Amino acid sequence: MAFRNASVMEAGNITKFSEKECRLVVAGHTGSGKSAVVNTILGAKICTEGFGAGSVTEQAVLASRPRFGKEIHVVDTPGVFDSRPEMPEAKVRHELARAALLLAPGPHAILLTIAVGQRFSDEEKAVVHKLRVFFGEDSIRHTIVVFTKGDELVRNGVTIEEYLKSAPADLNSLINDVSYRYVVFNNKEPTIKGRDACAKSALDLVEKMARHNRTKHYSSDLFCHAEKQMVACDRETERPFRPKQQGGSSNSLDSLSTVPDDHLIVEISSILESEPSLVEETKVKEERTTAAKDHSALRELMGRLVRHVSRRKVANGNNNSIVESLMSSPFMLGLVPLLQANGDVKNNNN
Ligand SMILES: Nc1nc2c(ncn2[C@@H]2O[C@H](COP(=O)(O)OP(=O)(O)OP(=O)(O)O)[C@@H](O)[C@H]2O)c(=O)[nH]1
Ligand SMILES: [Mg+2]
Repeated sequence: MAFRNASVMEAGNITKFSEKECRLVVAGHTGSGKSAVVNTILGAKICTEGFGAGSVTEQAVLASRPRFGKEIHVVDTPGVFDSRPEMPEAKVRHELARAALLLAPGPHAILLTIAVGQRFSDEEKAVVHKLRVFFGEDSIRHTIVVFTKGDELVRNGVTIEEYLKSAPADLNSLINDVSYRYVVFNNKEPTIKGRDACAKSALDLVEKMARHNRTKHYSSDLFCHAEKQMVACDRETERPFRPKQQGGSSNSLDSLSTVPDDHLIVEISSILESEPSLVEETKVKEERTTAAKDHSALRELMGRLVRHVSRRKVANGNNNSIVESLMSSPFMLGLVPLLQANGDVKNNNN
């Protein structure tokens, strides 16, 4: 569990993360195309997309796939940030706590979906406000707006810049707040190439943002708490910290604060007790990361070996026998299946 322990953060501190891993959360208004964005980013139909007025996604879920040389983890959220959520307050809290656990120790980016053509009304403004309350005020520096239904722009012969020019001041002010970090997605793009281009544009922006922020991922007290709880749970001997339920407001999202809400803390504890599979689910993430780290160490080792062999080759008057004997050695032959599993060497049997 070394990796998990190493990634526990104190509030305000950002620790390193594997360059091979990227955690994202997709949030936005019900029906704004959140699940479709998850599918486009992961290049597979993993989350159920819906048609109609009601919410389709009912639970915060984590979906992962290797993409563009990284292990991408995306949390799809139900409409918990709506100003009038269809689900009861207790369920909203439960889903927010689940999202915090799935994203611990914090997301590299928050993707806020806004459907093109949808009026940027008080509803949408409420989503932005609730996101800031839940993730923390500083989260705006880690937010990227994903305009979905980009095909609407094409159909109307309008560019996104022209669309924004005629958009309400509140939408433009949001775009300003996120330092003009936005991308346009057409999740209905018929070609894989087209959908992959959307995914790549978002992931490139995540990297650019991380470079600009000089941080690896976003954190807040809530994520620190979720992470510590998971570590404690993982150690098995320690029981998750269970804070006393305190009085006060019943609405867990009514003040702008990054200090984890007591209601959410209680919820996090109870989820970890009732859903131990959630820890297992995130362990997969950790194991993959560790495997990716081991793999890059292996590649480094191989690089050194090849350089060594090349030098010996020159020293021995370009005699190929050293290379040949090394390449056919049991050591090298043992490496091949490992590299095949990681996609570095083509498997001729496929
Ligand atoms: N034309 C078009 N339709 C899209 C696009 N993205 C999503 N949709 C459609 O919009 C509808 C809603 O998409 P979802 O991904 O289910 O939206 P959601 O935000 O996950 O919805 P909830 O889970 O109910 O909150 C579905 O019918 C999608 O197929 C897009 O880029 N273009
Ligand atoms: Mg959905």
